[in-house]
Amino acid sequence: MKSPQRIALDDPLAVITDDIKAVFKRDGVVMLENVLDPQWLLLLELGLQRVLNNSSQEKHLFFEGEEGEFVETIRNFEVIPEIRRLVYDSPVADLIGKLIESENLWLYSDEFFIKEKGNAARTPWHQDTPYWPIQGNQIASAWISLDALTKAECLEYVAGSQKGLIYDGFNPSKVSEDPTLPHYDASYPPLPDIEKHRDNYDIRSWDITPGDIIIAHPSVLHGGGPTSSSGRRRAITIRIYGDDICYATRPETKPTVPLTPGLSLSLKEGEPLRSPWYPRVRPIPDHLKSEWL
Ligand SMILES: O=C(O)CCC(=O)C(=O)O
Repeated sequence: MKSPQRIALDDPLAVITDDIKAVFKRDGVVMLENVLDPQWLLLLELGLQRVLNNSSQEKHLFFEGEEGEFVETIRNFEVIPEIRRLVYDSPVADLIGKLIESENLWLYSDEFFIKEKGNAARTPWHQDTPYWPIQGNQIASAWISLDALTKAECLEYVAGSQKGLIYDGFNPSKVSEDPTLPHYDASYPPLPDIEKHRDNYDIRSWDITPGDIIIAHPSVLHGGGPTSSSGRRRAITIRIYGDDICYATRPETKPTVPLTPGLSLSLKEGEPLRSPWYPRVRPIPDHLKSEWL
């Protein structure tokens, strides 16, 4: 008889059972074991190499100049062919589609979080939703690590917090000063200091083996564990949405993430989020299929 892990690899979508869907609805996060064939990890590794070889991809530094510095690159999809392939060809989009129950899927964005040097700082606790110009529920992020991780180094989540308040984001340029300082000021309640009061929260994280994926709702409070002096954590998040996601404005004091110039001129509050900024992923558009059929 095949082990459950072997079955996951043969038919990754079979792991999205009704029970898993119910956990995702309740906790806003699920860990799917061994759903990515090593070939997809190789593709991801090649994509990361291209990013690191000065691909011209835009890089942001968190904790710039400090020991804990780490790198984020965003919308790799647009310039890194391996990430395009991963988004279209791997089971990632279909896993999210099955979980959020949408046959139509669009890419919101993708981000690498690259903690390579050891002793990288925590990614501060936050929700993604305040940074994004969206409303609706059919959206999720798949977080994939190229490195084996302990629970302490993994991305951590406050189970069920997607059903609670939407807090202000943290201010990326002030993370070293205080990772709860607000991004917008006054429009949303300030982030609670989860790290200081960890016992008050139902925090979930997992030991990760490459091939595992964590899928989370972007309104779940989450933060990334630091790495040890010899540890490294190279992860990508692929964010995909379905039918019910619509455009929503955010306070004008800060641009939304990632930058999408012109979006607010072409869409009104509440209109479906359809724009060249967000390519359709499923069904795969015919013009893309014609490239290989
Ligand atoms: O990997 C990390 O450290 C942060 C990831 C994250 O915040 C996200 O995927 O939304």
